[in-house]
Amino acid sequence: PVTPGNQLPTSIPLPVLPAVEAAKRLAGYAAVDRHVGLDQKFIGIGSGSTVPYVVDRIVAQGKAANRDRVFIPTGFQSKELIIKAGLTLGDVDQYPDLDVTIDGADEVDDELNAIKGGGACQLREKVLAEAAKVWIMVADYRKNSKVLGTTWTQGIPIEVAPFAYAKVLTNLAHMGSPSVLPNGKPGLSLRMGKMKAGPVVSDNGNFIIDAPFPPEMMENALELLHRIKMLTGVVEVGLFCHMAKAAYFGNEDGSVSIR
Ligand code: ABF
Repeated sequence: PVTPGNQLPTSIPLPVLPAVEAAKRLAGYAAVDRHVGLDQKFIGIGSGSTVPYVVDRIVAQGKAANRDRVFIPTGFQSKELIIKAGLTLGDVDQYPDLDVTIDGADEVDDELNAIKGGGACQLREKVLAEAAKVWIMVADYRKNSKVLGTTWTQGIPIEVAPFAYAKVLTNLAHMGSPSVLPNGKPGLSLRMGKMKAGPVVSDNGNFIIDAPFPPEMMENALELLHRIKMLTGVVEVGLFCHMAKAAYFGNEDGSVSIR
């Protein structure tokens, strides 16, 4: 269903979008309205298809509001987004302390634990999440979940040093990550690029492993995160536990759920 006007608090008429896109826009706009004000000068911008709505809403605050702000990206895509929007680009080297970072997510549970890294940006995303006084997630209703791994079934994205990938795969298998999912789809695997010509390479020159785990292990996300992080060769794990101040989910009916 499509809600005419998408029930957004705006004086400008907005294009009506398909339900999922409208939900992303709702989440992105609501998060900016609540968490990006005059006091927020150093702002982290995350990755994915929801974040462009965050940038739209920030731009709509006007040139005066954005004159003294600096925007720090989590990857190539968000860097392009910031530049194209005419906002001031910064680097976390220069600005290691941010006021707020807003980012997407692949799945978020009841306790605000999240799977992230479907776009292979989880290392930089986690750095900018930690760098921010306030870290906020924005997503459409499909990402709102009780237990991680319910809707995002392809596994936890894990960034690994290329030299170590085969050993990390073996160790993850020993930990209980299955090579085939109960539905017959592939499980634990090195993420390959389009055409399967070679592995996906992150913005940091590393490989990505996707490691699913059974629900009883996903339920204790923090323990799983610590165990995976201890494997030699793992650079960062796409499990974000107890980091967010809030998550905004756009819903199909035009409402926003805030957790
Ligand atoms: C990033 O973009 C990721 O960590 C996550 O993989 C993805 C979410 O994308 P979308 O907003 O397109 O659902 O934030």
